[in-house]
Amino acid sequence: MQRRSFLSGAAAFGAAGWLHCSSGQSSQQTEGAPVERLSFEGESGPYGVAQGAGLDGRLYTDLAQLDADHLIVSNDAFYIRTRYPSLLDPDAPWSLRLGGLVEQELTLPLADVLALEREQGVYLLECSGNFRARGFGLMSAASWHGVGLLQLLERVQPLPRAARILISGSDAHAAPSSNSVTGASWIVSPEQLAKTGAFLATRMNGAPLPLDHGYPLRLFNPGWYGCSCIKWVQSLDWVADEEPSTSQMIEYAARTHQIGQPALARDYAAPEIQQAAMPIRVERWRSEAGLQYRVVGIVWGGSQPISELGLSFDGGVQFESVSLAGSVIQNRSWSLWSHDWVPAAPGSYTLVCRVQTPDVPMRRLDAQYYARRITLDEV
Ligand SMILES: Nc1nc2c(c(=O)[nH]1)N[C@H]1C(S)=C(S)[C@@H](COP(=O)(O)O)O[C@H]1N2
Ligand SMILES: [Mo]
Repeated sequence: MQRRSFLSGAAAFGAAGWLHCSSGQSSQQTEGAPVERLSFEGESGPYGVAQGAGLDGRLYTDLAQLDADHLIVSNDAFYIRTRYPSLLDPDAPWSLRLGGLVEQELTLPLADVLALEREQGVYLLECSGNFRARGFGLMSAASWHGVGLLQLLERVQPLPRAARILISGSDAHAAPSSNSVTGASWIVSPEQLAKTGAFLATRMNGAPLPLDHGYPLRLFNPGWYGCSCIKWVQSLDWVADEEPSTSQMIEYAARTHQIGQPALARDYAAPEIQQAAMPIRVERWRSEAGLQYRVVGIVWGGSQPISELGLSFDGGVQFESVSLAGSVIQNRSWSLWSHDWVPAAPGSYTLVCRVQTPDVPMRRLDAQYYARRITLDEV
C-alpha cells in the first residue's frame, strides 16, 4: 500500500461550521485519489441542526467531520441536550446567589462574575446518554472561558456543617417532557472541585455562551459527563454531608454507572468519563493502486495519556495495533488517530476499540458501547 499518497489530502471533509484552527498551512487540497466516506449502519442524522424545544431539544454533532484542522466544534455545530428554557428572558438581569450553610448569603450581579473570567482551555463535553443511532453525536469540544468555582466560593464563609456544594440552574420550560425530569442541579464536594478544576463557563470559543448552552453561566466539570454540567446557573449553596442526591443525579444514575440510585450525594461516584475511543469514519480511496481503506477515529476521556490503541474489525476477537505516536498528550479533549485498513473480503465488519495499557479503566470500551458496523461491497 502506498502510504504516503494515501495520507495526503486530509481535509477532504473540512466543513462549514467547524473552526479552522491550524496554522493555515496543512492539507487544503485533495489531489488525485477521490475519496468516499462510508456510512455506519443503523446511524443517521440529521446532524448539525437544532431541533425540538426545551428538555426535548437536541442537536447532534457530525463527528465524521473531525479532522486535524477541525478539532474544535463551532458554537453552531456543538451538540445540544436541552434547549433554552422558554420561560427565561435573556434580556432580564441575571445574578448568582451564594448561599446555603453560610454565615452570610451573597448575591453577585452577573457583571461581577464576568469580571473574573479567564481562559480555561479546550475541553470536551459528552452526554452520558450518547448513543449510536445518532452517530454518538452528543459529544463536542470547545474552548472555554470561565470563573473557577472555588474562587467564587471564597466570597462566602461556610458554616462548620457545610460539606458539599449544590449548583442549581434553571429549567423553566413551558412544556413538560415525557423523557426527562425537570430540575437541574448537581452536588459536588470541595475535593472534587479541586481535582477537576470546575468552573462556571462564561464564554464558548470566545463568544458569550449561546442561549442553548447555558447563557449566561453554565457549570463545567472537566472530565465529567455533561449531565453534571448544569446550564443557566443561578445559585451555589453550601449543603450538609447528608444532602440527598438531586433529581438530576438520580435521573442520570444508570448512565453515569452508579450502583443503583445513591440516595445521598456523598455516595454518588464522580461521573467521570473513563478512557474511550471509537472510529468516526471509514474512508475509501480510489487510486491507480486500487482501493484503499482508512479508518479515522478519536480517543477521549480517562486521566492518563495512552500511547497505543487496539482496533478490531471482527467485534473484538482480534485487534490490530494503532500507534498514537505522541499525539495523545492530554485527556481534556479528544485526539485523532488513523489506521490504514486492508480488509480481506467484502462483507460486514464490526469495529471496536480497546486500550492496551494495563490498569486503565475503560468501562464503556469493555462493554463495546461505541461499536460501529460497516458493510463493504468491494475490496
Ligand atoms: N439546566 C439544565 N442544565 C443541563 C441540562 C438540562 O436539562 N438542564 N442537561 C444536561 C445534560 S444531560 C447535558 S449532556 C449537558 C449538555 O450541554 P450542551 O447542551 O451545552 O451541550 O447539559 C447539562 N446541563
Ligand atoms: Mo446528557
